[in-house]
Amino acid sequence: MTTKSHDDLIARRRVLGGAATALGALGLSGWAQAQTSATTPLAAPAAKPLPAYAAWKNPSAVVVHSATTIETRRSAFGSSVITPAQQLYIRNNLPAPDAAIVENRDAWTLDVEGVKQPRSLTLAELKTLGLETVATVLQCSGNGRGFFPSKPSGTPWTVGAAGCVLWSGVPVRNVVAALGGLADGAVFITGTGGEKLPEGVDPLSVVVERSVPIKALGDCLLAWEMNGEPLSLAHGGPLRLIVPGYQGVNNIKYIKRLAFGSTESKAKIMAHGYRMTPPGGQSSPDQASVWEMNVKSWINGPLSDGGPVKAGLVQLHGVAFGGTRAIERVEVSTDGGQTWQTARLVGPDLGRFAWRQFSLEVKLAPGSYQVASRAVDSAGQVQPAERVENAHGYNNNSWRDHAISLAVA
Ligand SMILES: Nc1nc2c(c(=O)[nH]1)N[C@H]1C(S)=C(S)[C@@H](COP(=O)(O)O)O[C@H]1N2
Ligand SMILES: [Mo]
Repeated sequence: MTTKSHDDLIARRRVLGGAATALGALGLSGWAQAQTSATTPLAAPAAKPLPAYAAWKNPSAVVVHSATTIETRRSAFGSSVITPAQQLYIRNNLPAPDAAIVENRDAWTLDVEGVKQPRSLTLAELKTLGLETVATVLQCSGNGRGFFPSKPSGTPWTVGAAGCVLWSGVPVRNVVAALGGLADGAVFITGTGGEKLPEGVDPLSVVVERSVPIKALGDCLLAWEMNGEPLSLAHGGPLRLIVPGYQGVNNIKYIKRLAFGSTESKAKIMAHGYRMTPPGGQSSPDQASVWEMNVKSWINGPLSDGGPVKAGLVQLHGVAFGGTRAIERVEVSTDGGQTWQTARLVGPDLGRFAWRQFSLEVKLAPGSYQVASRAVDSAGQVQPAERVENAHGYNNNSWRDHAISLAVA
């Protein structure tokens, strides 16, 4: 395809021009150079281009923060349940692997360890072991970081580092059963990403490897299809670990190793990264890891960014999810949280790991409104007013932070 080869050409040109810096070692030099060599804009800065591996995304539905961080626009979520691939966010800790890994999908191999009969399985073999489809919310733990007044370092995502996606693949429990069951002492499930690691650095300092508690085993999936299409390279094709209800980072893309064992991974991204570190503190393995997602919701429309909304009947709508728990109810406020009304859950219920769309019909006179939503999960957990302050800006589910100002005329 002409567009694809054009993208390849641009990508190659960028890489060739890159300096041998630390970024170069990570393969990000081309991007850094493209940023610094851009001509100074006269008016508003031009939107950053989509990187080659994600060139098929809808540019008007996303905000490109960098070549490895792309966010869905709040106005683009729409009101259907499933987030189309063309607008789903992307977060890569390392540059995406070479597209060659999705050329012969069935030949991809996964090493399984910590079972009675450990061995390597091809994707073709995995496909014979079972098939299930699950809808999950995929959300970066840094979603909502942009609302922290402390401005933690990292991408200042607002609401768009999340989506609701259909995954098809084999249940991990089937794979375990096919390999004789778990070996003794399995406390954690560890997934390792298949990215090529830069040379000359300690692999543990860069590898994307995460552990989750063994209790997640029954829900986990090894997925090769997303929203009815072969899993794209951008979203972890040919094979991805899905840990339903857990923050995005635990959902390992291009998974090449799955291990059951008694200890958590020693990789930096597990031991120090993605920890609930107190403000101003140093991250350490004794702090809580970002695992299960907490109950959360936000309003997606109507928004008045492009001008006031017309007075009269208005359908306020948004999304709500409870991590591993179903949504029980969503309340909406138009007065900044002084009074609340119960919203209606709309659209199909795709299970406890999916999000629910909600809607509240209100009659609004001209004026300015603070519109907020507050979700309650099946265990009675209520979305809190305030965020939990932490050094890296994780797990923000504050309804106050996610409220919108709505101008009505
Ligand atoms: N192998 C691998 N898996 C990964 C990552 C990565 O960089 N490499 N990023 C993680 C993070 S931080 C998030 S939020 C999600 C993003 O998934 P997406 O890019 O498909 O939206 O993937 C997770 N899995
Ligand atoms: Mo993430």
